[in-house]
Amino acid sequence: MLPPLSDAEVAEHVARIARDGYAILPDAIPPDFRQEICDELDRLESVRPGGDIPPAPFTGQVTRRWFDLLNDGEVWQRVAVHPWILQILSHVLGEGFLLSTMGSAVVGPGEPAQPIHVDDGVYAFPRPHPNLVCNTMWALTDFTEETGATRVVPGSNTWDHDPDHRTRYETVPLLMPAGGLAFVVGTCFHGAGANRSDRDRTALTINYCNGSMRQQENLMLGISPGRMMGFAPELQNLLGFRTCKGSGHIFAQDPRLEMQRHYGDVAAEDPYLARRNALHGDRTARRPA
Ligand SMILES: O=C(O)CCC(=O)C(=O)O
Repeated sequence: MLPPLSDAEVAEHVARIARDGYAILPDAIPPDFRQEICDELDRLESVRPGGDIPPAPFTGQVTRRWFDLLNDGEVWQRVAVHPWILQILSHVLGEGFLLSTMGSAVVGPGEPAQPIHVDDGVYAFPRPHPNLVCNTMWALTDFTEETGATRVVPGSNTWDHDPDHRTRYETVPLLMPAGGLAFVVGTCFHGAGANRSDRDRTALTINYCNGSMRQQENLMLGISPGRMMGFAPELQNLLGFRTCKGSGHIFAQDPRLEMQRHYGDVAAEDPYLARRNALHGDRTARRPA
């Protein structure tokens, strides 16, 4: 169990994110938690080999990305509510922020560097604008130059334009030993580094958004209501079981009230999940294990 960050630690990281576009929190993933996540990634490799999306230039040729994770092992429910992340993001994204998408980024040996991009590009709002997105990179193995640590362009979060794919940017790697966690705000230019090592660079990308934005992954449709009703209230809040500045209501009330009436008695078990892994080959044109 992690002790909460002090107000001074939170303020320091929030200030760094505002100034540089990123900040690193070392020792944020206790070793037993990290092991649980790695075991779960091994399980995912056995049931949905190669990740949930086919190889592609932007997302990687030998990078394994699994999604829809809240329909997988219980450990993902704890990943989403990491207490230090929630402490810091309430200042970066404001009250009522949401979980936007959860994925793995297991970058295999030989993968070239990912194109430099911004994560709030999904909204295409002109800059400058308030913080809409903040990604958290979870280092489950060491992030080094050689293994392909995420590369960022410091201070690019303050620029008035999005990245241009014809420009070569001066980047720095987010160096951190396994167990570290890095925040990258949605306006900061960044991309995965090239993996020149002979081993995987294993990471998670757990991405949150301002509560007025649409979530990048359709979490509210992808997870059955009965299953969501069994999640901890803190996680339900991050999925949208709360209003933000008047958005997200049901009957102009906190949506939890009606969700409880509507789905309170629905079985937590979702029968579809038994078929879900069997459809992996159809989704990705890869053969199931
Ligand atoms: O894997 C990384 O280091 C960065 C991932 C990323 O930026 C992305 O997938 O959009």
